[in-house]
Amino acid sequence: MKRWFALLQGALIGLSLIQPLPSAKAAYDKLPAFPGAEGFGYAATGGRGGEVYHVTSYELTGPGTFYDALMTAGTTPRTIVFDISGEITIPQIIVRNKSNLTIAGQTAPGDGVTIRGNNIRFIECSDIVIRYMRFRLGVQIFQDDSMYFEDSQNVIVDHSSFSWGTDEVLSIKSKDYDHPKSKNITVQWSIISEGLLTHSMGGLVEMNTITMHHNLYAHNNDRNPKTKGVMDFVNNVVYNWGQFPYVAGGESGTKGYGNVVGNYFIAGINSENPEYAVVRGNENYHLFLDDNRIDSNKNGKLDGKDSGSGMMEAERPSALVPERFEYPPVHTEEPETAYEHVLGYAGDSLVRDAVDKRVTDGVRSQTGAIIGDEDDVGGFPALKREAAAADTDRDGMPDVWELAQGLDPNDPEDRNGDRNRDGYTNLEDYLNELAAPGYPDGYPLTPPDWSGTPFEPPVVSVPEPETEPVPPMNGETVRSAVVHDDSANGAVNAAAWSVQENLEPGDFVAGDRMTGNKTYKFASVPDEVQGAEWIRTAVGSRSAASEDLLSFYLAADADVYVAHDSRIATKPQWLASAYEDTGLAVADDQPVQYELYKKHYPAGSRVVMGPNGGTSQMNYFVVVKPTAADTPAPASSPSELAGTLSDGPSISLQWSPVDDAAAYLIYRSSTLDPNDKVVGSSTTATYADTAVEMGAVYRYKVSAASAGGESSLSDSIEVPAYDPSLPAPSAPSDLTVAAARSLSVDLAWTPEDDAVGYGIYRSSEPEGSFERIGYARTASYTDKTVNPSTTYFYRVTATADGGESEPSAIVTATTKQPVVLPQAPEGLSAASATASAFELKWRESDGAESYNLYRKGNEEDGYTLIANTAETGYTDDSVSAGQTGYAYRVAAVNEKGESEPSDDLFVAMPLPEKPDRLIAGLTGETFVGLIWTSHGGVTQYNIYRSTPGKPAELAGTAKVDTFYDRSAEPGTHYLYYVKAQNASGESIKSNDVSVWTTGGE
Ligand SMILES: [Ca+2]
Ligand SMILES: [Ca+2]
Ligand SMILES: [Ca+2]
Ligand SMILES: [Ca+2]
Repeated sequence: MKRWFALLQGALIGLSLIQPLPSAKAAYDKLPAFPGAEGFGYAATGGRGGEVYHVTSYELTGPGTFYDALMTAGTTPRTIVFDISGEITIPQIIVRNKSNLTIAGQTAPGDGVTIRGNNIRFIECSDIVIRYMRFRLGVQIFQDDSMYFEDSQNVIVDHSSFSWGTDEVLSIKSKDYDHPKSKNITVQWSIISEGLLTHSMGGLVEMNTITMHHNLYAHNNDRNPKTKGVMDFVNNVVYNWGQFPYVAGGESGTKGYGNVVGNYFIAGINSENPEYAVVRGNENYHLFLDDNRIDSNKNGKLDGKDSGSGMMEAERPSALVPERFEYPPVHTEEPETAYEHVLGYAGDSLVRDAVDKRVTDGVRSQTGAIIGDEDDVGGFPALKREAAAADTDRDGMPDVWELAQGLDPNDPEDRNGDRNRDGYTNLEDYLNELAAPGYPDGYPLTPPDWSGTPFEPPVVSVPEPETEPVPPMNGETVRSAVVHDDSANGAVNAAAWSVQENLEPGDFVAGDRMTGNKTYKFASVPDEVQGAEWIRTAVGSRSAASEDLLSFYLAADADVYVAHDSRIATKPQWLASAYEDTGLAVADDQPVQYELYKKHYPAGSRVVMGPNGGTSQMNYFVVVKPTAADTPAPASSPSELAGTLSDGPSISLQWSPVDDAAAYLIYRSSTLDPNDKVVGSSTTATYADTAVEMGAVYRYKVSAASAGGESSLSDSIEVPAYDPSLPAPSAPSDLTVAAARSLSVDLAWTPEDDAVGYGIYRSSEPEGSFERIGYARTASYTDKTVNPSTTYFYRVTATADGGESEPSAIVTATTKQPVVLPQAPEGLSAASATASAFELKWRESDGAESYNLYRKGNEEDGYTLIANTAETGYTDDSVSAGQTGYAYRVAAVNEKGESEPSDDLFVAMPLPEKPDRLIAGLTGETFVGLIWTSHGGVTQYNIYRSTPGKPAELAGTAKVDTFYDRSAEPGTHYLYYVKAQNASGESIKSNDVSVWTTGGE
C-alpha cells in the first residue's frame, strides 16, 4: 500500500511541474468528417470534394479492384465506393504517403464487403476516412496485422470490423517514439476481435494522439489494446481478454497519458486475472481512471462493479492522476449505456455478418473463447451479393437518389456541390444518409462543445550527450583509426572495434561476438596475411551506411586487405572499384569465407572504407601488411615546427624537412580532445589545419614517415586560436577539490558561459610558479600526475574566442598515503539462483573501492567483465536459458589497480519454474487451444497430453505461452499439462487441465 501512495504522490508532483503550453487554444470548430465523428480524428477530410473510384472487380489487382482503388490514388482527393459486395481477397496493400481518401463501405450493396487474405498498411498518410468495412485477415503462413497505421495524421475509422489478425488485429503507431508523427486519430464504433493464436493480439496503439470510443475488443489474448502516448479510451467494451486487457505502457517506461473512462471490462473463460482491467503500468504512464465497470466473476451475468483503482494491476500500477486529461471530448455515457450501444451498433453494423453477430451475442451471453483458426468458429460467413443501384454518371450517387434530391443523374460534377449548404458535398450527404442508421437513437451526432486548452505532453528536451573524445586506435602501422558508425547502435558498435596484432587461427573474428553462442573464431588464415596487424570490427556495424565507416593513416608502405563475407554477392562500390580480388580467403568456424581484397598504399596515406554492402551477414575486417619492412624509418624527427593562426580559421604549420621522408604525419591534441591523434598527412614540410575552433588551444607534433616506417615525433608547439580584438572571458569561480586520493585529484568549478575550454594550473608552493598541466572541455578535471602524501595548489582559467581569462582563486589538495593493490575478495557465493537470475555475494576486501565481476558460461570460452560495483554483491539477471550454468570470479579494484581474482564460483542453472494457470481456450472436435503463464528463463515449452488411464505423451512444443493441439480426436477426454525447459532440463509440470473435445458419438 505504501508503495502505491508513493507512486501516486510522485505522479502528482511530476504533473504539477508540467507547464501548460501558452494559449494553445483548441481549434475544435472544423466541419466533422461526418455527423457522429468525434475525438482527435473528428475533422479528417477524407475524399471530400474529389474524385470517385468504383470498386467493381473481385480480382486481386487491376482496374476496378480495391487494390487499384488505393494504389492509384494521386493528389486529387478520392472517395472509394463499392458496386460489388461480399468477400474481396487482396494482395498486401501498402498505402504510403497518400492523403485524402474515403473508403465508403456503406455504399456496398447486399451484405457489404469483407476484405480478406492480406494486410493493409497506411504509412505516412493523412486525412483517411474508413467507414462500414470489415477487415478479416484469416489464417496465413505469415504473421501480420489485419490493418496497420504508421505515422499517419487526421484519420477516422468508424463502424468497421477487424478480426483474425495473425499478428495484431489493428495497430496504430508512430515509428519513432521519441518524435511521434502519428496524430489526430479516432477509432470509434468498431469491433477488434479474435486475434488468432498463437499471437492473438488486439493491437499496439502507441505514440499517437488518439481517441478510441464505443469499440468492442473481444477474444484477444493480449493488447486490448497496448497503449503509449496520448490516449482517450472512453466507453469501450473489453471482453474475454486472455493474459492482458488494457496495457498501460508495458515495461519500457515510455511515457503515457491515458484517460480510461466509462468502459466496461468483462472477464471471460480465458481471462487470467479477471479482477484487473488495466495492467502492466509503470510510473511514466499517467492514468485518469474513472467510472469504469469490471465484471470479474464469470457468472454469465452482467453485474460489473466500479472497483476504482482496484481494477488496476496492483503489482504494476500506473501513476494515477486526479483530473481527466483534456482531449477533444467525446459524448461520455455511463458504462451500462455504452455496453448496450456498443453491442447494438459497433462494427459494420448496417448489416452485421455472422462473425460480428456471434461475437456480440457471445459478449451478452458471456460465452466464446480465444481461437487459433477462423474455421474453428465457422470461418468466413456467406455474404449476400447484390447489384448496386444504377449510377449513370458514376459520381457515387445513384440515379434514384439524385433525382429525389433534384440533382442531375447525368452530371458527375454535381457530386461536389452543396445544395443544402450544410458544408458536406452532395456525395457526402448521400454517404452520411446511408451511414445514419449505425448510431443509437438519440446519440448526439455533433461533437460536444469544447473550447478548452488541450493537454499536451510536456516536451522533455534532452541535451545532446557530450561525446567524450576517445583515445586513438593505433597499431604498428595503423595510426589513429576512426570508426564512424551511423547505424542505430553506432556508438556501441564502434567501441567493439580494435587494432590487433598477429592475425592467426583461433582469434575472435568480431569485437561484439566474443561471448555467447555466436562467438566466431578464425579457422584458417592464408600464409600471406598470417601474423599481420589487423582491425577487428563489429558485426553490428554491417548496418552502417557511412561512406567513412573506417578511416586511418599508414605509418609505412602497406598492402591493405579487406576481408569480405563471401555470402554477400554484391561487393560495395568502394571495394569493387579500387581493390584487387586476391583469390585468397580467411575462414571462420561458422563457417564463413572472407574473401581477401587488396590495395597497396604508400606511407602517410589516409585509408577510408565505406559500408559493408550487406546488412544481414558479417561485417568486413581489415588486415594491414607492411611491404617495405627492410627499409629503415627516417633517423631524425622534424624540427623547428612553427604554426600561425589565420582567418578561416586555420592553423598553418611548417617545419624543417627530414632526409628520406616520403610523408609527414601531423598529430594534434587540444583543449577539446586531450588525445594525440593524426589529423592529417603531407608530402611536403607544411600543413594547413582547417578543422580549428576559435577559443581552443591546439598542440601539434609531427613525424616523418618513409616506406619502412615512422620517425620519432618532433617537439610540440601550442597554437591558441584566440582573437585578441575580443574581450577575454571571466575567471572561473568556485574551484573546489572534489576528491584527493593517493594517485589522483578531482577538481570541479562553476562553468563559465561562453568558455570553450579551461586551462588547469598546478604548483607545489602557494606562492610558487603555476605550471599548466592540462586542459579541460568541461568544468571538471582529474589530475592523474600526483604523488601520494603531497600537497598541491591548483587554479584554473577559462579560454574563449577572446583568449584566456585571469586565473581563478587557488585551492589546496593533499593526497593520501600510498595505496597498494587490494586483497582478492573471498567468500564468493550464490545467495540464490533461479532460472532467470543469480544473486551473488562476497566479503569486503581491504582497500577495495569497487569490485569487478567476471563471468563465463559453460558453453563459452573465457571470462567477460559483466559488472563493476561498489557493493559486495550483485544480481546477474542476464543469465541465458541456453547455458547449463556459469562460472564467476570477482576482483577488488582501487586506484592502484585490480587485485588477483577470487576463487571461481560455479553456479548451475536451476530448472525453470513451472508454468502456471494452464487453461483451455477454444475447444472443437479436433483441436484444443491452450494458454498458460510463463516465468522466464525458458528455451521452450513441452506440452503433454493423455487420456484417462494412459501415460502422457508429448503433444508438441511451443516457444510462446500458447499452443494449439490440432491432433485431437472428436468426443475425447484429454488431460494436458505443460513443462518449461532450459539447458538444464524440464521443470516440474503445470496444473492439469481436463478437456472434452466436441463431437464424436
Ligand atoms: Ca458477471
Ligand atoms: Ca450519379
Ligand atoms: Ca450527378
Ligand atoms: Ca450538403
